[in-house]
Amino acid sequence: MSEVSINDIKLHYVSIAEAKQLPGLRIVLGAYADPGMWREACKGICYAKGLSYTPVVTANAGSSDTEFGLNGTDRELREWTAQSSAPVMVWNDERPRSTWIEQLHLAERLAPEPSLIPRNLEDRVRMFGLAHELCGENGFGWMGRLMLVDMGMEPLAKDGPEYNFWLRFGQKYGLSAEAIAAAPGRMADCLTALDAQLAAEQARGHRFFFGNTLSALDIYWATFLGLIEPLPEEQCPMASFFRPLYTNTHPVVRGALSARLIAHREFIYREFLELPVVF
Ligand SMILES: N[C@@H](CCC(=O)N[C@@H](CS)C(=O)NCC(=O)O)C(=O)O
Repeated sequence: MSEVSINDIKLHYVSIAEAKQLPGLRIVLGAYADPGMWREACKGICYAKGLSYTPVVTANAGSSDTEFGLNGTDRELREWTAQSSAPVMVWNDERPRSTWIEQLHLAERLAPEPSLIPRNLEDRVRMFGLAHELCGENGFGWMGRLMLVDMGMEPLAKDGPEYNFWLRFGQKYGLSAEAIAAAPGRMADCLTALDAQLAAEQARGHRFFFGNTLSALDIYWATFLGLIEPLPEEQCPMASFFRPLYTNTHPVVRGALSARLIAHREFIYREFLELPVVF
């Protein structure tokens, strides 16, 4: 495949100023050809529910603010959503939802079927616990992102503009030598717990993390695995620059990634998510 740039996008995005004038569901995604896990998870939840929305960019194309993606200087995004990360879901004039858990609850309300939250309390408690380990602060995605930032910075000369971009981005999410040292173990713990959950269900003849019904955790797993092992190029035409960064080769992380968990992603994408991934 040919070189893909971060700006090779296909979805039809509107600006924040335009989005503010529109009713219904708008999702600030950023308009970058990289499979940011929280963005892909949010898109996947909507896709599985058949929930349509207007994709929104974070800053004007060509602005220096957007050269390496979101970088904390997005004034319009801060003004609209009181924070500077993506995705953000905005439904009519309700408060913006900028975390995965609020986004899931909003999506459930707007499109109750198929429900992605288990009805049984024990399963629900377990699903949100595992989803938090995967998507929440200091979880798998969070720590994996710190490792990605560390990898991105490694070959760069200190204090150059790219180095400083990664540094600022990483510091926003707690980058430190201690966090980098802890990251592989925390990620491996999460993988081990997910694998045990899936193995237990499969032993009972079930196909999903919870019984025989798709849940949000299946979608979170399918999309967050892309942080350490991207989908093949034909399924995920991501920016070429990012592919090596989204490939985590740390032996502790790899050692905890089972064939069962990889096969589960394939199953979930094949049956429930959009392929190829569209940015
Ligand atoms: N806020 C989300 C996580 C989303 C998130 O952290 N997005 C990152 C992408 S990796 C982002 O947009 N960062 C932009 C920035 O920090 O400038 C949540 O907690 O569920």
